Amino acid sequence: MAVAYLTVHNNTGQDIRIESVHSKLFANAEIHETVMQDGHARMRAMENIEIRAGETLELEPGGVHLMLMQPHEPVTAGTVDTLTFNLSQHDAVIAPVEFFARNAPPPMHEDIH
Ligand SMILES: [Cu+2]
Repeated sequence: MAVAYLTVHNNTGQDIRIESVHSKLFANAEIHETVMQDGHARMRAMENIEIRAGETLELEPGGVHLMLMQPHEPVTAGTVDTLTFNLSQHDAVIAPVEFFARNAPPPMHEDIH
């Protein structure tokens, strides 16, 4: 399992909605948000992400992120994946992401997935 963080800038003149994300290396890519519940950070799958015209969304630790699951083959540090963002009413956007090793999983993650 891997987590992807990136900055999404909507440079179109219209609001956009990311309907789904497709990964080249992982069978399953989900949009997650981190919510505080009873003082604990928990992850929850989102149906989509809305980004208003001209606005920027940071996918970052403790916030919205992409969860990449079920790798087709083992992924190591330095591996580059290609993510495809499927948008409503717009062409899909493709972005590369590089993986880094991480020592510890984020808190509460195991409880959710
Ligand atoms: Cu998650």
